[in-house]
Amino acid sequence: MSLTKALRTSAVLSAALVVTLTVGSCGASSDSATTSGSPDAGSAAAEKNISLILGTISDDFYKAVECGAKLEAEVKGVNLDVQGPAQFDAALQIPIVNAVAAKSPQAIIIAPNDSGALMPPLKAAVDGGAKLVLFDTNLDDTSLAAGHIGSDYVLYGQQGAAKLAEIIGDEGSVLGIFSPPGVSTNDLGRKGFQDELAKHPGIKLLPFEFSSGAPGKSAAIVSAVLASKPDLKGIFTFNGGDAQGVVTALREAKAADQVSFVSGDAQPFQVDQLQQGLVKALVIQQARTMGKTAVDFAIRAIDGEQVPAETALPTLVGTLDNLTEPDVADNLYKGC
Ligand code: T6T
Repeated sequence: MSLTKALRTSAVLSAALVVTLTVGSCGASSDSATTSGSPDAGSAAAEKNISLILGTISDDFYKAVECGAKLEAEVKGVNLDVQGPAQFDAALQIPIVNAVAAKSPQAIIIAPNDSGALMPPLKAAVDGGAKLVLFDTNLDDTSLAAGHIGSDYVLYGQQGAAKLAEIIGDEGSVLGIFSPPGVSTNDLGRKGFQDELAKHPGIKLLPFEFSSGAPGKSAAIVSAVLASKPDLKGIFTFNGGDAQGVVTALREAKAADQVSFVSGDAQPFQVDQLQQGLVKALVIQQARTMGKTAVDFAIRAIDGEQVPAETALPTLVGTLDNLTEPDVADNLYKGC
């Protein structure tokens, strides 16, 4: 079954560039940029239209999730439409949800940018008949969804804290940078991070700082903290999107030798940082598996089958020492 990709750039929604990639199963390849693949006649699977809404299109974590989803959609012969906001921002994601719901997909798979703000538009989509599968971030009211799949975010935060404590010799001040409250993955990760550091009495956890990968934000945070806490020894960012700014600020303050950095995620630029010694460890998610499984859950939900309410995929710690081991190498964030 040929995989037909039709890349259609939809109208720009406010500041959000929505790029719609429609992956369809089709009998004949179609190179039209405005139609999805025409499903084989009579194929029940091919009549399934599923919309995947990423947390943002500008982050390789979601590109890896998208890859897993696309490959599974091809194997299962369902139509997959992929969208996402230019930045991780509920105000940009909500118009996309409304536009997707207007096309009445049988299922929507989404990483909601805010656990509360996305409730009304997603409830409207579900009331309109769409099945809902949540991935990565979650909603305050999970009853809307057939199920949720993500990482074990508490473990994610614990692993980041434990690795950072090990690297800095279990003493000194450390800073944690997470998304603001309301991003469920980070809320759980922050708890895991804090609880783990509570087991390390020699480490002083500074007040959390908040960023969701917006350009320049994490650099400004680190520069300000370094100015007020010159004895800073370690930094952890939950979101890979914030890692570039941390490295930039440490370089500008000539503090890269003094401050050890551990980050969540494994975007290509983060792997480069690891190989250059700019970051000492990465907490890696099984992004492709998350995308594949989310498509399977959406198909089961459409078919009226049960879907696990919660699936938490374990995260793993990548360092220069294990970067080529299959478990780590296979989970570095790559699109397809
Ligand atoms: O860490 C991922 C994701 O799990 C989190 O919910 C939001 O940030 C990322 O997309 C990375 O930027």
